[in-house]
Amino acid sequence: MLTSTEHESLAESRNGGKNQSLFPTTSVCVVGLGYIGLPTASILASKGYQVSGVDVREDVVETINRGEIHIEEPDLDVLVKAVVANNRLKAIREPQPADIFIICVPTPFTSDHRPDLSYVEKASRAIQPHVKPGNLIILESTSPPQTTADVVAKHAIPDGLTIGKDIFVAHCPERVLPGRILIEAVENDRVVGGLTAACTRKAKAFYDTFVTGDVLGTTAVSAELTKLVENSFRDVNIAFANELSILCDKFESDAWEIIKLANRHPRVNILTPGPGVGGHCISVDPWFLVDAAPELTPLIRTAREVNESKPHHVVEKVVKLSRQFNEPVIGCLGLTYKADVDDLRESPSLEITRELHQRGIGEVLACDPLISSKQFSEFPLHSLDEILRRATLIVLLTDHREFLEISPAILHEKVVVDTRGIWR
Ligand code: SAJ
Repeated sequence: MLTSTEHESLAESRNGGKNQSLFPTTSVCVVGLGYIGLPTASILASKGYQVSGVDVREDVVETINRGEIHIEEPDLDVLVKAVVANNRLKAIREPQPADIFIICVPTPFTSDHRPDLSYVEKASRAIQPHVKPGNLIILESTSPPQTTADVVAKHAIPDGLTIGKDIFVAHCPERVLPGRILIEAVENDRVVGGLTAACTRKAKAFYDTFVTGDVLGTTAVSAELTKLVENSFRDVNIAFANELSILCDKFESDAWEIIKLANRHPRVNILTPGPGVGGHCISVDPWFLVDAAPELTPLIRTAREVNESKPHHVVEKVVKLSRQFNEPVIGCLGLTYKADVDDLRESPSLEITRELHQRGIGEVLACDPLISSKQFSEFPLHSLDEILRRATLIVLLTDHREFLEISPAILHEKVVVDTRGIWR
């Protein structure tokens, strides 16, 4: 069994660094056209690959084949329109034969924080009838350790094909920041981990045709762990900032001032407190490590529990402050999980607004510049102007750039809970 270092040196030596040769007319089948799959398929199509994008949602397939998009990501609409128009990208419902298969499907977790790998298994089984000798199969979905071997290799490879000889399988986790995906998918360093050294080489050669960052070879399980470790590191550090903010509430101190002062230390870099941790990555990935080794991950688990408890802390703070009004009108600004993206998944801002509605402590008004009443009907949405006019208590939950411009004179007349520290 080769070590990660041997994998990496083999991948580098045989491949000789960046493979910026002519973009091949290789065909690629991308399974899953969400926040990662559609940008990935579009970038590959723009680099000269013939790309088929697979999605089970008929409306998504139809939208893309019209040259339009179903998600919010800067510049993606222009790119999809162009590659669909020049027939380099076509959306389909079922996989078809290709030289390279990339699986970009969701890997959520269940209510008891167990990984749900059913989408990965379903995608692996769906491509299996089309897999031929010489194909490269890549899992990009963030997954628990051993998923590439135990799920993809198990269900995607036809009988009789030998991994590393007839067929090549690797894991290459994405690490793009929503809102910068088209930039970071190309410029960020990537980790590629094969089930054998030959798989690592094959995957690295592919990513080297369009990634301008370094493509670093390792084993599949190391690539799976690297991704989970990146996001767990961030979650632990956000939990520290959130615990600090709760501590500062007790001592009626300004957490953001203390962080600013502490970060002047040359080796201290405390992150920013918020209302909790949302998104389908940071709030999910650490649980994959906890599930894989619960007895070995007390810190990662505790950080998750701190971040998951932050929304309740915010709700209790608002409830307590609302008692000063006979008829409180609470204005919640922001529903998405972070600034300037339209993603509601695991959003603490939505969770807090929902809980305030349920507590029935007064009228709750809510707005988010990126969420419209057409796409969201759980509770009524209001205009920012109406909220600033009517609310007696303002709760800043998502720091969209539009909220940065609210006049301090208006806020001065209100009771304000600024969970992001943007109005200090
Ligand atoms: N947050 C804070 N305080 C901070 C930073 C973030 O409260 O100082 C909150 C955000 O408001 C948000 C949540 O944490 O609710 C996650 O935000 P994020 O920007 O850290 O995470 P994502 O999910 O948008 O992107 C992360 C990135 N991973 C890392 O930064 C290590 C990105 O590079 C990954 O590719 C992405 O997860 C992913 O897809 O895994």
